[in-house]
Amino acid sequence: MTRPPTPATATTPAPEAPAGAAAPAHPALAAADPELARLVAAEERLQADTLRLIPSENYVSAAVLEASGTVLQNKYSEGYAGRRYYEGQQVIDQVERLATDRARALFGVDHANVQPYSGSPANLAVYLAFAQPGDTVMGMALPMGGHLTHGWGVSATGSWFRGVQYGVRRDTGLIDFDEVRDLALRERPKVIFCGGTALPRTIDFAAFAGIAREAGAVLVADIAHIAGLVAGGAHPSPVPHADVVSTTTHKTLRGPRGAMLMCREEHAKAIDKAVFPGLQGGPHNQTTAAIAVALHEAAQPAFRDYAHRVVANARALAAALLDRGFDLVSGGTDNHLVLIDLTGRDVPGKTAAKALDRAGVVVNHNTVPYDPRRPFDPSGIRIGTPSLTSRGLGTEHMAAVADWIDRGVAAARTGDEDALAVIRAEVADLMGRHPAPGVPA
Ligand code: DSN
Repeated sequence: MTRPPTPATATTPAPEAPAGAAAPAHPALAAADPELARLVAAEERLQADTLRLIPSENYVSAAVLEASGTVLQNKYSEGYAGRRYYEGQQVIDQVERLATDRARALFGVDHANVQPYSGSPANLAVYLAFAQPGDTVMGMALPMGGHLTHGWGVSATGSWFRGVQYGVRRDTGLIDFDEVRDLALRERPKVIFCGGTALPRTIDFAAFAGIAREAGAVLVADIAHIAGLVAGGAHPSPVPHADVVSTTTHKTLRGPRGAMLMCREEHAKAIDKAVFPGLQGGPHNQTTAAIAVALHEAAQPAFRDYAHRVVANARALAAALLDRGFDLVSGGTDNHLVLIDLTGRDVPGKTAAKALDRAGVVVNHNTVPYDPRRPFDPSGIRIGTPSLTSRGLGTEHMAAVADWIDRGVAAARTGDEDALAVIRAEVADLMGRHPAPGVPA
């Protein structure tokens, strides 16, 4: 295999804020800390001008952004609504109740806890609620598409607990439920996680629930990636099947960076106790408020339409990539995510991802199942459609997106920086016609 040339510039420089721009978008920040204000403006330009294909990212609405920057962040509120360790909770209690009520209504769950700081602490709270250090826990292996916190060795969840891991079949790229069942019945884990970070296919929650029942394990559905699709009816819900549902709030759900744990009433006390005082101190109330706003938005008919468009776009993008000869893990997608195996293209995933970044197409390098390369320099790139759908791109644009990826990967292999610059201009032109929500024009 020929090694592609290493590009001279590893990363794209952040754009300067436009000179002589009118009133700053954040006047207090610009006055108090111009240096930081310039960086925020540069990030705003970067998010506006580039095609963001990282499947775990999105654009929040201006309303979510406003809620997360409010004075609610000035308040300590350890405990839960009506049972706090600080006074002055007249408003905060209402904010948290609004968020939990909206989560319960949207996902149809008995109980919701909106306090976990993010997905990893949320999952850690689940272990704290249902397992003791040294117990066996089970999840999908990270290189197969799972998550670090599903018992992978380098995570605390894989060193404090005994993690056993399932994967996908080499020939299909799909989960082999016979293998999962055999493993669960042999190892008898206390907790089984399903879900992950690089799974392009529908998760069969009912199949996992049957196995967890047989093995006597608590089933946790980690729907961080697909929460918005579940809320919008574009992916089956885990709620009838899983004991606990864990999710971040900032991916397809389009909320702030945060997380939620949802469960049946019988597990409510254990989950709440694990989050606080088990693992965390005071909740981030400004985030709770922004989660409430995002849940309100996700309950609107327009969000159902958004969720279905995310999937339609991903399917169209996968089809356009297959037309161009790309090898996709599992042969396509059912959700928001496409995992491209670049082995046949003779270019490593990281080299391709960095070249695409210089072309204004933002992806991440990713392992593919049975990857012959190392995790820090793997064979794949992972892409998804939540962000581009949020800025109004539709199936009619997916051929152009696939074409940019195709040309960008070819340019990565040959080191053709001019070709990358041409793509960057084409991307900026299309992005200019589709403003990003929440990003100042
Ligand atoms: N970091 C997230 C992702 O990109 O999928 C998972 O936690």
